[in-house]
Amino acid sequence: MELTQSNLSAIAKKIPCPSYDRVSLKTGIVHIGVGGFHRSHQAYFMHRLLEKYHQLEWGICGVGLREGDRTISQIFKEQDCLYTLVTQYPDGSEKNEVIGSIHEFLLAADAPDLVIDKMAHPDIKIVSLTITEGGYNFNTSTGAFNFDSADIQHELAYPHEPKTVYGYLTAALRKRKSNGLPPFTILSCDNIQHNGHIAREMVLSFAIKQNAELAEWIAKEVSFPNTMVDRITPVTTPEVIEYLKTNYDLKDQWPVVCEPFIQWVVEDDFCNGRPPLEKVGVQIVTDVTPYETMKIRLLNAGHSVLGIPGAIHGYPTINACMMDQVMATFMRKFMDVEVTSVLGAIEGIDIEKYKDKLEERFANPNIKDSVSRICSESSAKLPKFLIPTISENLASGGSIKYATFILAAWCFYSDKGINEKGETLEIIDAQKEELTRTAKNTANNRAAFLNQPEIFGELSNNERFVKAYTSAVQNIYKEGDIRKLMSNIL
Ligand code: CS2
Repeated sequence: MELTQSNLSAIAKKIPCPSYDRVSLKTGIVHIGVGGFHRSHQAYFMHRLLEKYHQLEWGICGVGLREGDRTISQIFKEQDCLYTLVTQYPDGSEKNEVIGSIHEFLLAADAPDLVIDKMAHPDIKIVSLTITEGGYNFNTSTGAFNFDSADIQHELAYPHEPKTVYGYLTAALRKRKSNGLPPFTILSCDNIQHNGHIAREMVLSFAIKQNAELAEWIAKEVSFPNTMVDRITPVTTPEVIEYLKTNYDLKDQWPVVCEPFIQWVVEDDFCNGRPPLEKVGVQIVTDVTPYETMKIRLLNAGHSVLGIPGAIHGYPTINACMMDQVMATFMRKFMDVEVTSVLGAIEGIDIEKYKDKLEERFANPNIKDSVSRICSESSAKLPKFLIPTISENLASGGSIKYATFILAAWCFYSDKGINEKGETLEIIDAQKEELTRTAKNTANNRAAFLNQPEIFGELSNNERFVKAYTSAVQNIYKEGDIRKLMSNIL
């Protein structure tokens, strides 16, 4: 049975389906970047809100800005934007649910004006974003907006022909302003510390070049709450599609798999109203900083600390890495020795319990989160997840050996392109060419990989760091057994 609106009552006999009236649903949120994560997280929270409180003004319109979003656009067209969320529990059980909170989808490449009109519609109160860590377009070492890209230059010169998220946000805000409408809240849901502040700075840096008056209005009227988002959401595999077909006779072309854990911490700063998110378990706070720091420095960094050496060794998944005592202990030591000390105490949070829980989540055998997903886009992730921890430890005289080893392993990973089993490693990264090119120079200069100021910033000038890094690189290139080296460091 195809997953469509008209089949829902039949499907509901086997899998819980939306009980709210999707036909009467109005769009209050436009979401840019409808990947698996948005669908397991924000769209799920909104679904719960619709399910329990029938707040029908809070439907979501998904927007895809990339050509790559054509697939989801097509599937959503065929499936009336419905999808199955498969929650995988550590004990092997699962919970399936059809999610209905997204009820429209627009592909910007096909209909740029429709996207602007939708965002400028009076019903829209929030534009939320999951555009990935790299999508914010800032130079990690200087923090400045990067004006180099051709798309940014184009939309600055032709404000009515937006290409990137910045062009669309400003085009829609310009329209709202000239129509005398209040703006929308810009709600960043990406893993960047102070994601709201960063979004604000970037939008304003862009807007000021386009139109000073608009920039001033945005600075005064638009709110950009910081948020912390969390739910491990692996890449959907063909097995999941098959599982729904075989067990439920349900043909869903793109279901989403996730873990049971879910957390969303949001600052209460919405310029045009918000849904009562607290009713469905969202934590509404005045300052999200401690939560986001903790999550990014422990969970996201912990993932990379397992994923990079795991990929080199040839483990396919994060849970496979966790079954390896050496890797699991290395990761925990990194958290205990290098992160916990720089985080300091966080009010209301038991950090030891948080780390224990992370270990349990990473080890969930049914999530099968691929190391390739974790290693993807490391050039955008590590400057946010891992490098600040090294910098802070350098400043305080703390340990840097675990995190530095991971950077050296990343160089090796970028250079070799095969794992210890001789299998090809596919590098998925917007900076792939630069990463491979600099890593390949390691043969002539052990610190060559550090010659990427956008990633490493000031680190490459720090003597203590460079010494630790080059020594780790030397060992990794010589040894050929990443686990052995990790075990030596423990
Ligand atoms: C992961 C995150 O991308 C990554 O490297 O660490 O996607 C992580 O799974 C999520 O942030 C969990 O909330």
